[in-house]
Amino acid sequence: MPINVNDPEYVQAEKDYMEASSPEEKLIYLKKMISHAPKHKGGENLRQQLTTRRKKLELQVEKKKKSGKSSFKGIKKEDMQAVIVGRTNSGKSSLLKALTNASPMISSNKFTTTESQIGMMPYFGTQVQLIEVPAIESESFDRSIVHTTDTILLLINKLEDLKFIEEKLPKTPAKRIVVFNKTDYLDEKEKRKLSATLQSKKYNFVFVSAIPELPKNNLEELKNKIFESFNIMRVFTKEPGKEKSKKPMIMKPHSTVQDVAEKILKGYSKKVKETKIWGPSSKFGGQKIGLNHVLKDLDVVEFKTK
Ligand SMILES: Nc1nc2c(ncn2[C@@H]2O[C@H](COP(=O)(O)OP(=O)(O)O)[C@@H](O)[C@H]2O)c(=O)[nH]1
Ligand SMILES: [Mg+2]
Repeated sequence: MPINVNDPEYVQAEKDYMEASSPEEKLIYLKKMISHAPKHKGGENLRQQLTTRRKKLELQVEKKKKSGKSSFKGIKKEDMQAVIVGRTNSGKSSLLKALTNASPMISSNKFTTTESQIGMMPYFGTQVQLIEVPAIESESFDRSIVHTTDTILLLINKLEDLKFIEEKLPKTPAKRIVVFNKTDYLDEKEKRKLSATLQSKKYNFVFVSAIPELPKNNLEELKNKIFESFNIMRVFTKEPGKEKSKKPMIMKPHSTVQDVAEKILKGYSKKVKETKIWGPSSKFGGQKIGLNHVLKDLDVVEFKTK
């Protein structure tokens, strides 16, 4: 007889488990299920089933690792991606959870996260892909994602962590933001001192608490900083007589109307008969412009096709 488990953490973990697409991901949620399974005698069967499943999954993951097919080689990079890098227990999983829809395991145990975790962070109609990679000092640390990402969040709890991380990071053109976490443990005087030091070294930094319930967690400021780091612009599109699109398109700065049309559909710009524009790059709302017109952040473009 299957028993009913009411623990919300268990229910969520089971749901995540069902939706997980790789054995690595499944294993993460299965472990969470096990830790929230009923401890009483009635749950014995269930616990046993879960443990058997865990052993199978662990074998699968082992095999996959040996064959070199690591699970997250296949992370599809979105338009805007940032990677959280830090030492174990610095609050990487907490930060991912606070900023995105992901529900990674959070624990004061060391090295709980052994696979990269992905979450999506909503930001004014756009989505930023945020990835937690396993602790930088662990074997599971994934350099390949760090290599190709747009922005690296250096998550630290004390100044010494910064040097430690920097020494291990590959040289890449990615923007870097120093995220000083657990600042709820610091008093104002300590913060002022740290702030002065980081400023003198010209770091782009922010003090946060990765626990949204805490006052002065500064998470909104961090979101802004992440978004600003991407060097992109948002462009809304519309059809004649209709409202503008809810979600903006993410474009490189100085993109033209033609770039937008081609991103919608290859060859689309050939079909465009007339373009109108509203917003920062327009002289007036509804101005007619050509395909070479250079756009600005938050412009609205209307395409009339043949
Ligand atoms: N007080 C406080 N505790 C935090 C903060 N961020 C994380 N923690 C705690 O630090 C521990 C490690 O967090 P976790 O997110 O699992 O760290 P990770 O190993 O870097 O992924 C957990 O017990 C968290 O609750 C914070 O801003 N303030
Ligand atoms: Mg973690």
